[in-house]
Amino acid sequence: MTRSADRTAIPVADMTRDGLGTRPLQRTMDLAREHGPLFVRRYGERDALFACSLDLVTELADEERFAKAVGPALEHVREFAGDGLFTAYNDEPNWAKAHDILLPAFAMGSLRTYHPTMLRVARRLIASWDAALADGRPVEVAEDMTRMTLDTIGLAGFGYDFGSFGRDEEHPFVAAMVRCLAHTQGLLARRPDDGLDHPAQDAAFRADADYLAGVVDEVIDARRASGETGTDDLLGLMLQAPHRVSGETLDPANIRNQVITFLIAGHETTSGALSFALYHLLKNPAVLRRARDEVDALWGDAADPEPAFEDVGRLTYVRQVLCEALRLWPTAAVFGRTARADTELGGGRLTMRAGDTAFVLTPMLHRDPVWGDNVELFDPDRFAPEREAALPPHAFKPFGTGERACIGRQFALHEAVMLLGLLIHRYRFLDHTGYQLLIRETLTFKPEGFTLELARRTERA
Ligand code: MNH
Repeated sequence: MTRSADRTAIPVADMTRDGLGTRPLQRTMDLAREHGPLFVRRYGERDALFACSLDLVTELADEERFAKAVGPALEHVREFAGDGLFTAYNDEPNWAKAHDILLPAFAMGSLRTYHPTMLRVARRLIASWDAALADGRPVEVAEDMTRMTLDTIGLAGFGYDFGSFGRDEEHPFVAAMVRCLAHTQGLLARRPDDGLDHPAQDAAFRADADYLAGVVDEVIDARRASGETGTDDLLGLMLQAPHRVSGETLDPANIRNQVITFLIAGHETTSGALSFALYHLLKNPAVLRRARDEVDALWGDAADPEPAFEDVGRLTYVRQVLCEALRLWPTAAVFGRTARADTELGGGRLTMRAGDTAFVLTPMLHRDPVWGDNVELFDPDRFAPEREAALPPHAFKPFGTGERACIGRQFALHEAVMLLGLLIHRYRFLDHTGYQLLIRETLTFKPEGFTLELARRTERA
């Protein structure tokens, strides 16, 4: 894959014997700590080049020289998300077409229309947490955040109610999605000397992928049955909106892929981000206190605040908390960049040929020395307005880069900041297990086994 002018200058970490394990990205973070920001991770026949320093990422972010890479992981995701926006190739006409058609669903005006739905779903989570509190039960943080974010994208984007809080178990869509993502990760970790046939695993994967497609049909049928054509949410745009130039609408196969893509991309990473933010609030009382002051200044001692759309923009410190959580644990932790033409990286340290790929391991970029001496310290002041403005443009990349960066970023921030604000305003969080952070990987990061006991705040204490 990557040829180097002076190969010996680039460390090679050979993982073939030890394997990649069930936490391959955390493993790779350790490799970066050991070998520095530019290294090759070798696994059998597969070499993956990682480039994680600010300088290297600044080069890779240059859209003239590099473009999004659909690497091996995303190739596997294509098996269930096809040419949906996230996994489409840059030159696949359906990417630009869908991007143009769907962009209006993420404009400020659209966000405003999702706000009441986001609030309604936030209140479902709060009702469920109030019930747990009343019964003296702890809550499962990542599981409930996933309920919240899945119901939100379902209702706001598609007018479809997953009703996740009415279920003891996760929605089967989530279960199937997690297995598909885990399968993808498993494919990447299959040992090179391992035989090629895994018929049972592959059949189970097909069954899950078919199930996901079935949910899509249900979502689309529900819209058709409702007679509510002309709705301008995501699904409405997918089903009806003509492209501004060609006048074409999305084709049925692509619509399916987009629905799966948005149902997954629209909830999985936001859920993890919220879970990490709560974890850090739990462990950093001084930060929690400042966040409380902010929400209290906005909502006083209202028993059930009624956040206006504009209120969410006023929660600037809560937003800093979320950004700092995404700095340490960017939940979509890798993105790939492909060279558009032969080029040199790192001032001649490495020659890349057209089509060669380098992967940015975002959590290591976010620990570059540009972040100071104490990069592991959770410090939301890093994102105080004047300091954030002074950051180099490519130091913080939780949403990827360039024209293929996250389309749902503002959606995620609005949803997450509002929910965090409401939770901070309402509850005290009790670390009843002395939780030690353990991160589960299913292509994305989430805290594993993280539970909280809750108490209501009284007297704004
Ligand atoms: Mn999202 C692309 C992270 C929330 C829909 N998203 C990306 C990329 C990253 C990312 C990183 C770029 C990947 C790459 O270069 O290969 N996304 C996040 C994070 C959150 C998030 C960390 C929450 C926090 N994303 C959301 C939400 C939605 C969404 C919410 C939808 C409502 N994301 C997408 C889509 C893409 C994407 C769609 C692909 C965009 C494109 O390639 O055109």
